[in-house]
Amino acid sequence: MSNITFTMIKPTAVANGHTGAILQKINEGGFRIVALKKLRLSKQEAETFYAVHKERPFYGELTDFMSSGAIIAAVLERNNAVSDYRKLIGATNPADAEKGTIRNLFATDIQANAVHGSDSDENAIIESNFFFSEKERF
Ligand code: FUP
Repeated sequence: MSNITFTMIKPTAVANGHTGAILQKINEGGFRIVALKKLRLSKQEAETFYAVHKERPFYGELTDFMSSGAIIAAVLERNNAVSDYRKLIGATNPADAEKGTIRNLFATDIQANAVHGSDSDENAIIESNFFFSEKERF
């Protein structure tokens, strides 16, 4: 059964011109793009999106970074979307990301780690709903 995951291409990867190459990796990985847009989050929106990390020491810096420039947000569909997308992007810290993964190829450090990928089916739905209405999905 196909299901969805949610991804963002983060500000540094967008600013460095990696959007096209990352979308190509997503296509080659067999994911169908259900919804896609470019936007800039406000600091407050970034805080809401990352609210689960509120108590972590990096929360302030992370939300500053995520609101520092344009991002690409997308909903992706395929079988086993959440865990297969996390395999395609690699470990959170790019130093640990397997060769050929998106974070291995395009991340600079653990904060500017190129992309976000949902960590559960439940969060994939919550995160997709944060960015996209039903009218924006095909
Ligand atoms: P992931 O699910 O792989 O995005 O990783 P986490 O949920 O553990 O982390 C969420 C975000 O916090 C990641 F995008 C990277 C960022 N982060 C930091 O900036 N510093 C850290 O020490 C750990 C995570």
